[in-house]
Amino acid sequence: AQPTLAVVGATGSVGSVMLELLSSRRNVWGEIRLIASARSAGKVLTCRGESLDVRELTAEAFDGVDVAMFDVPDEVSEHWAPIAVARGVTVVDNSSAFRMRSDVPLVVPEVNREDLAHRPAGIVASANCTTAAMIVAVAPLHREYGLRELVLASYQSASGAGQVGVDTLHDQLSKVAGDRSLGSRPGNVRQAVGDDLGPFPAPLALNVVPWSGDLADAGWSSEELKLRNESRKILAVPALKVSATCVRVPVVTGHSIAVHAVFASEVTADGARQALRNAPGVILVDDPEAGEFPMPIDAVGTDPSWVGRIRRAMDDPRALSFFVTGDNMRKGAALNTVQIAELLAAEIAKRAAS
Ligand code: 11C
Repeated sequence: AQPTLAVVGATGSVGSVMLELLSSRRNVWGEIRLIASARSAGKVLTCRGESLDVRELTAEAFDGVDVAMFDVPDEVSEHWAPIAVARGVTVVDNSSAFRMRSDVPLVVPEVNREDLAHRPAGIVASANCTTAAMIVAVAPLHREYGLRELVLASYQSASGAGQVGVDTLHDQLSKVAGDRSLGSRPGNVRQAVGDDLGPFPAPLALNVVPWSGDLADAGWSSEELKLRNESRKILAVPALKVSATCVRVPVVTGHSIAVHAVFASEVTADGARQALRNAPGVILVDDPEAGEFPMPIDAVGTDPSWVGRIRRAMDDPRALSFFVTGDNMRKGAALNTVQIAELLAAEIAKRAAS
């Protein structure tokens, strides 16, 4: 029999992309069970063409489940993932609750699928959306040239902050549309947008906001530290130097990252293009003369990380600058989690066959 999959957080915005992916990818699952908070229990959602009732998140809801994908807030994962594991479930968690624990592998399948084998806690963590899109592009270059340092600037979309982020951006855009005086005098965008900033610390419409996540140590944001810590763990380079500035931009979906990567050996732009052309999960879009760049409006709804603007640094023959865009709801969240769950399904099938 094919394994049973639970989707915990099925009614959320990442949950709905998970259901879309499960409906369109090769089917490796027997039962798919949808689980959500008591508030959403009883809703009916469609997956693989079937109507499925959403069940309440309880310990019993995990009975008979082989693999559970969690997309819920950190504290919900922290509480419920161990309960699911105690019932025999392998959990793939998309929150940041477990990512840095040494008994939990942090997996981006194109980069470090072998880390899946060591999961004594029964939990596998899926990477942060900004890290996932970027690391798929950086890993093949690391293999070729030996990565030493990353200097990153992110351009993160509103959907990274959930549906409320998307709704906030659209509401603000409708408030500023048509008024051509906005943005040319201090404060007039703030005034037009009003006090409801949703999940953002400042108006996002007609603006960029150099902040994502919570305040962490010494002025860094939690998102900037995630980029550093997760990159080190996924690439298994514990001393990797990483300096990130995370910025929210008025884009609905699609996180982009400007990457400056310093390597142990000398690089060429053509060599980098060659390494990326054959890399899994990467699409090379690097023809500025033809106006071809990686951009959210093209990458949205697609699986790969789009990479372009590849240049060797003018002042350092060991450094490359390039630009990456990925769909933060897909590779950044639902897709990476589904890919990990599918690897676990293949393991279960192999075990059953032997
Ligand atoms: C954002 N990257 O765009 C965040 C959301 O650790 O998975 C995802 C937070 C995480 O706001």
